[in-house]
Amino acid sequence: MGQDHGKRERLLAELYADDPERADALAFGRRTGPSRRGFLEGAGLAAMSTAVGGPIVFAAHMPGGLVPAAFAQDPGRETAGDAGSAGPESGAQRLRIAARTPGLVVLRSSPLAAETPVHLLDDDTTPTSRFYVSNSGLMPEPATDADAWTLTIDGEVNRPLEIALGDLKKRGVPRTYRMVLETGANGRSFFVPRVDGPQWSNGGTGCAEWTGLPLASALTAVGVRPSAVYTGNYGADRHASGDPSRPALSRGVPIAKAMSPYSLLVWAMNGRPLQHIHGGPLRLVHPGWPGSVSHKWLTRITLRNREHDGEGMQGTSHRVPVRPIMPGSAAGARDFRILESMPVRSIVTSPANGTRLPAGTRELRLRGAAWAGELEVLRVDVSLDFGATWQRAVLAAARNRFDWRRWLAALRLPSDGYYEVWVRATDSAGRAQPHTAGNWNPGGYAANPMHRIAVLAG
Ligand SMILES: Nc1nc2c(c(=O)[nH]1)N[C@H]1C(S)=C(S)[C@@H](COP(=O)(O)O)O[C@H]1N2
Ligand SMILES: [Mo]
Repeated sequence: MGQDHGKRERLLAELYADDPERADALAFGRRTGPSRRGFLEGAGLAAMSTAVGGPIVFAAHMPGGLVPAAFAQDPGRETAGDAGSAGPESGAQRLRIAARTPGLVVLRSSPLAAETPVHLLDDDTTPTSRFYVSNSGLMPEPATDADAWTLTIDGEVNRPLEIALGDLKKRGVPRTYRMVLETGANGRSFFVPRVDGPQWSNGGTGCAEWTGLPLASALTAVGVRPSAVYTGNYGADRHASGDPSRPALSRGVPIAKAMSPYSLLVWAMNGRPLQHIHGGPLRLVHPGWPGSVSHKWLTRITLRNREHDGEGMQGTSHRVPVRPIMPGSAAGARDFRILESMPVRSIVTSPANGTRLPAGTRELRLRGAAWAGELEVLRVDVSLDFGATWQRAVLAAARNRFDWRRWLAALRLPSDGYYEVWVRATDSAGRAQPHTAGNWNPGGYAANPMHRIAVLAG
């Protein structure tokens, strides 16, 4: 390569943003094709150290083929493509949205998709103000009288029911559980090649206290017929286009999931009446599954005698390939299945990515969270040397099933310099998070690569 070193250094950070493959080849001195793996040494190492802001302590272990955490893009503004479909919301409405979501990063303004920067997920219970928001349509007008909100339960039931929320609240013993809600598209931004839609990194998730009646008790009360196999959810929001003839999101779950004691008809979040933006006055929470089945502004649940076929249930929507497909291919939807349990994921919530520590710091204290969809978290491991060695984190107890596990770890920093912290959780089936997003799919669901943060000492 005929470039002088100065140019190489200046270019590296920009190049990782524009053309990661070329940047990688430049830094790692890879000659031709992916088969010849290079090493970070000589000019490549010097350029990389300059670009990341300090000597790379474990440079000998730094792998090619991964964008260094120092250059990993923080969730940003909406892309031109998303802005093009901005829909009917006015500028004034957009400002109100920004005011409603302080600290959140708006990935798409209409319909609203906003994620929580991962370092703001550092509380044991995610405050409502820091809880991500994902809408696929236009929100309804806020209810003026929450207790008058009505829910219909019909379809394959013996006694169809229409009940006001005020009466529903008295129908049984309300439960409060702290549970993870997570968009099925969390991690979408890690897919290569890029997939359309809001570019969620790891912050399309939160763990809140949800209060409500188990859906099972409401279903039992109306009498579930043996023919009922699936639920269909309907809400008061409208299709993103505003066209009333086009259907809004309508997803559902198999009866077994609906009958889980943790599937709740929710009217309170973190001890307060459920906010409008989170689906108040009434929503579903089906923990461990893609957030899209946790219907907001819930007005009706229909029991179906076959898999629900509502908006968001077909084609490649909320569905993933049964067998891996060629990344980027326009695959038909035949060999796709509905995404059910979310995959295992862990995040470092402190320190924040890009934290600079005082020179001489020799201990790095880490905090984070981990969860595993329908499964349990078996363990969380952290690495400071690009995965050469791993140290087990200490997990705090879960309050109840579907709660996340907070974790702690302390790592020794042998010297000042640039480090990447990698974190990887393993679920109770023995499955660990991969290095990069796997099982590429056109909808961009269920990507769970290890979370990485950059830290600079000195
Ligand atoms: N009625 C309705 N319910 C909905 C949605 C929606 O667009 N309309 N979005 C779903 C999606 S995709 C997710 S991830 C969760 C997000 O819940 P939150 O905004 O409270 O975080 O709500 C789900 N419930
Ligand atoms: Mo979602």
